[in-house]
Amino acid sequence: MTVELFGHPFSSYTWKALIPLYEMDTSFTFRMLGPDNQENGDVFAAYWPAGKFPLLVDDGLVIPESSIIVEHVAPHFVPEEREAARETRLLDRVFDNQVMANVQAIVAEHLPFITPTPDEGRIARARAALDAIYPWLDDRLDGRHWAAGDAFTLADCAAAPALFYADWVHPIPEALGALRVYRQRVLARPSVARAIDEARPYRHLFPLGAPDRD
Ligand SMILES: N[C@@H](CCC(=O)N[C@@H](CS)C(=O)NCC(=O)O)C(=O)O
Repeated sequence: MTVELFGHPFSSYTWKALIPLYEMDTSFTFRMLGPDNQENGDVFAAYWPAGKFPLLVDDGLVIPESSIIVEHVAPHFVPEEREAARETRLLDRVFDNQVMANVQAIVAEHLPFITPTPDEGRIARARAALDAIYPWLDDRLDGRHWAAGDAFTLADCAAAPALFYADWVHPIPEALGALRVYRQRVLARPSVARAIDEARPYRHLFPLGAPDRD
């Protein structure tokens, strides 16, 4: 069996796919995307015209979309029991769509090659959306060890990169203790810590400037 992951070590959604691979101790080849890896980029583009990474190729089976990759690599990361599965999937969607999407919007407005003039309205709307979802997450996670309950799941794979970068671009308020404590806990998980460490050499690329922490 050959498993290949196309992505970039500094990319949030690549982390989301790396976490289950590290959790399962899956042997795989990392195919880095970037200007120095034209061949990987060409193969990736042929596999997935949407151009969004990560992309997993498992013995010829091509799997885009990080949530689907997580479920493929670690099927038990979506619990079998119906209510637990719904909560896990809900948090996965919330971390992607309400947290990470707003982080990406703010970051995109700071990339001159995408937006020569930052759209301050878009940035303000994204910040307001983060302000709205942080207290909801704080309430939801209060009393839980992992995002969806006692077990480490798909929701944690989504939460780790989303909260890592969210706190950089729009800090989680001190008052939201449950969310802040959870962030520290999930970042300390060995699979997550490994992804964070592998991305350290690329921190200078962060367009808003990486803070001297984490
Ligand atoms: N829904 C996708 C989102 C992936 C995504 O947004 N990836 C970013 C990198 S973190 C990307 O491909 N950016 C390059 C682009 O949009 O062209 C997933 O979950 O895999």
